[in-house]
Amino acid sequence: MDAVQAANSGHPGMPMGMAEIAVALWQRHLRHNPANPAWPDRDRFVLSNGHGSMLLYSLLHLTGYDLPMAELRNFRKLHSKTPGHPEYGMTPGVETTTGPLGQGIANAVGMALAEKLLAAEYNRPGFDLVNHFTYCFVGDGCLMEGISHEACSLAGTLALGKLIALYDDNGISIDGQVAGWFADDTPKRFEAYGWQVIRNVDGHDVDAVDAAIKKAKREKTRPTLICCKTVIGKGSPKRAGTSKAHGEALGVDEVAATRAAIGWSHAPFEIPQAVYDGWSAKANGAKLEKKWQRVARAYAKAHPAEAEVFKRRVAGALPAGWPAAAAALMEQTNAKAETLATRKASQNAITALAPLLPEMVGGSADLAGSVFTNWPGAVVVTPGSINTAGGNFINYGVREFAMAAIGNGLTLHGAFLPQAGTFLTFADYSRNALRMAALMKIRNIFVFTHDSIGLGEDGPTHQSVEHAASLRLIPGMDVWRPCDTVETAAAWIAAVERRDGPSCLLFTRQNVPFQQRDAAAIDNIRRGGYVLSDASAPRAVIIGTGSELQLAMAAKEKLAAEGIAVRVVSMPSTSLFDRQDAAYRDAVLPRGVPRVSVEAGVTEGWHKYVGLDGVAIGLDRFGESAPGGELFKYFGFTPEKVVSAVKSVIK
Ligand SMILES: Cc1ncc(C[n+]2csc(CCOP(=O)(O)OP(=O)(O)O)c2C)c(N)n1
Ligand SMILES: [Mg+2]
Repeated sequence: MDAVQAANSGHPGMPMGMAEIAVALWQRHLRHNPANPAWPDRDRFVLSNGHGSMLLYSLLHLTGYDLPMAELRNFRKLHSKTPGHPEYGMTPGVETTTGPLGQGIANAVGMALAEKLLAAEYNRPGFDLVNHFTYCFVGDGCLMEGISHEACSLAGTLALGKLIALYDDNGISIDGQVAGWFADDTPKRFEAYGWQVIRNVDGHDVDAVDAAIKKAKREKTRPTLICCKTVIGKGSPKRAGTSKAHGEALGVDEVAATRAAIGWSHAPFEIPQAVYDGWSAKANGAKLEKKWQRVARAYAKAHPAEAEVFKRRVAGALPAGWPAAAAALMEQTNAKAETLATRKASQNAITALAPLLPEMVGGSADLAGSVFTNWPGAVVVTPGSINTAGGNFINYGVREFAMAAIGNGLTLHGAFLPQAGTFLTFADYSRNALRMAALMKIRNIFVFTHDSIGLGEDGPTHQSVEHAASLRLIPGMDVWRPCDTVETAAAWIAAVERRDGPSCLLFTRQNVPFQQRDAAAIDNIRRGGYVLSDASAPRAVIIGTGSELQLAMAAKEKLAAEGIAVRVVSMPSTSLFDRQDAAYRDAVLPRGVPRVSVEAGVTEGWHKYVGLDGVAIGLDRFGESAPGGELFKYFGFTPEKVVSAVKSVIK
């Protein structure tokens, strides 16, 4: 309450209401080492109700993480390590960014899934190399959010027995008492998912919560929800139990009254040494990790090959053979010169790369046979085999949002490279998890197929028009829309190699022709935009992406026949192109040469490249239900249209 008061901003209610739950978990159960927040076998802790960030910061500070009191004093201040909501990468010990309610529990499901898969793959008789719990705090808000249904339903089905969620059942959210808008029987709901539910725990009784956690840990196959009855803002005489406690500072008088009521006489930010001594997890954490290190060393002696791959995966490094494999894929794909749908080219790339990448976990939202994120070596994870055979492909079911957020959890856990697919139009369903991946700067590969009107008969509900443009708006998101098999392979390689952010790979349903390129052009694909086909003294540049690149090429030929020389630039990834230096960008798009772009989607964003005097050919309306080829003609995606646009800009 003091930090929130000092910031005059924040959420005191949840930290005060979940304090005893935190005492039970963090003092009696959580296995972690404050000196090494990256210890691979630590228990994971996710604060899904991220507005209670001050609780997490207090716990990290008290148990001995590198988070000094000065940072707590600076809560919510610019460049502090204590931002308003927990942010991954900013604060040691914060396992994921939370705040968008419901996503934390989905991340936790991903972490618990990661633990299961890794344990199945690496543990050997006598060696529990991977053996940890994933704990998650959730509030009413998280459980109201639809994503909690998606994620928890799957967690129950997949029998993630080492996932333990503690529910802050305080009956309050921002608008008041939740009874008016959240009257589900939550225990029954989670039992229906196949969870163990521990009901009616007094969340202010440390021993009761402790006993519930013990019971949860004994359960081997079902995830556990511990329903803790709590009072929001407990301790505050006037605010306790009210929505007023949720999201505003208590005020100087109420802070004083709370101090008196709970008998805490110390000044703000003053913690007696005895309290620090009682809370410190440093000695025990060091002991726990040391013990694990001994296991890891013995494991490395007994199973050196496995140990080496495990170490590499945990470090997030690519295998030694990667550069050669990537080069071979590019070479072979180019040599084959196939006309293919890029979704199929994508599967070919996955098939070539996956054997090298045991960290790859594929998946689809009930569309594996359409999005082709599976490959011959993919092993579907099933409830029956998760503890033994493990696997590397998740049938997420029709749960796009959870799929993306669970993938984030897999990455955050470490040792995994998630990739999963659905139709591009349903990217919207998962959107905030894509944004969180970008915000956290974590690798996650989102495969989106059926990327335009080209999908045809399913019609406008399924035809993306604004999606490529809107995904490009997410800072740090690399969006790829390859035009053929070779660009598809390059996109996959870039997405796998990218360590500091997610990638969206947009693929066609329909066939696209192979494009001939020289070695320099092939090498330049990774720059996001490059000269695919040049002419001497070009009078215009045509920029194309994906399935429309072929229109640019056809137009170039027609124009050449009329004596008009143009250059074709392929721009599979605008963000990659934007990151190139000015000299490269100017070389590809020379100043003073007029430009035309062509993409079967909204024109938004393209004037950045064609300028105000250029022409952006696109589709600024929804599509129609008809065969894809017909729609391209109907909406003017033809070489003739590109030709006339070029003529209009060179005059
Ligand atoms: C997806 C999303 N929607 C809305 C919000 C804004 N918001 C933050 S906390 C909250 C209410 C949460 O209620 P509860 O989880 O019960 O928290 P409590 O007040 O009990 O701490 C809302 C609506 C958000 N953070 N995320
Ligand atoms: Mg609540």
